Amino acid sequence: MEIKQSEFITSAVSGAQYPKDNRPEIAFVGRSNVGKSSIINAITNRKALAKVGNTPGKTRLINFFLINNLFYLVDLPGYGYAKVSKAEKEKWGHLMEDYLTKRQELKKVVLLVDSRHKPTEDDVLMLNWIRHHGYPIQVVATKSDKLSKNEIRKNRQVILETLKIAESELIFFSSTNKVGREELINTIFHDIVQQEEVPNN
Ligand SMILES: Nc1nc2c(ncn2[C@@H]2O[C@H](COP(=O)(O)OP(=O)(O)OP(=O)(O)O)[C@@H](O)[C@H]2O)c(=O)[nH]1
Ligand SMILES: [Mg+2]
Repeated sequence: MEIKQSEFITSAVSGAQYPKDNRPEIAFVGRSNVGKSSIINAITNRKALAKVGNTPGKTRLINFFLINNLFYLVDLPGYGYAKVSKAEKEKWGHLMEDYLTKRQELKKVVLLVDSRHKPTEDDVLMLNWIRHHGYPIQVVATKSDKLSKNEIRKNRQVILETLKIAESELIFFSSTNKVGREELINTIFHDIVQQEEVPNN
């Protein structure tokens, strides 16, 4: 699939602010700083469509990006950032729960994990949540540019075993050198695009 068009539509803190046009949505979840906003920029070939930060906790709202006028990519705030207050964590919890558990338009939840490390307990919980809610399993190991081929091979096994997922459910990706971008796009958007591109009359 070719990304012909990408546009920031809106930021939301509650359901009333989500887009109302019923287009399907694909959301990216994962730890703070894992590269959720960066992957949206890499996929769309835009440098600063989504805001990227050196410090964790850069994305605080739910951000909707319209792709090819067909579907939305959704950038969510990350979890596991130690330096936030209890009140802030609670706010995050409500924001995420509202979106993830009630959103009809949400068709896929892509889990991002850091390719350099064993997935955290929060990552395992998130994956189990995705599985429990019947979403297709898709995991992306980010920042693969920081690893040698040998390290990628080793870490692939650790990630597969820790998350208990199949080889076909895991892609290594780098937003920096964009190795694997085509594969990533084709895998993530495959079913959504098939549904949407078939004329319905
Ligand atoms: N080397 C390398 N750095 C990356 C990659 N992806 C993201 N980064 C860097 O990691 C940092 C965090 O990236 P973001 O995309 O803002 O991470 P995020 O998951 O959106 O973080 P929050 O919004 O805080 O939840 C930034 O400094 C990025 O430049 C990658 O593939 N390779
Ligand atoms: Mg972000």
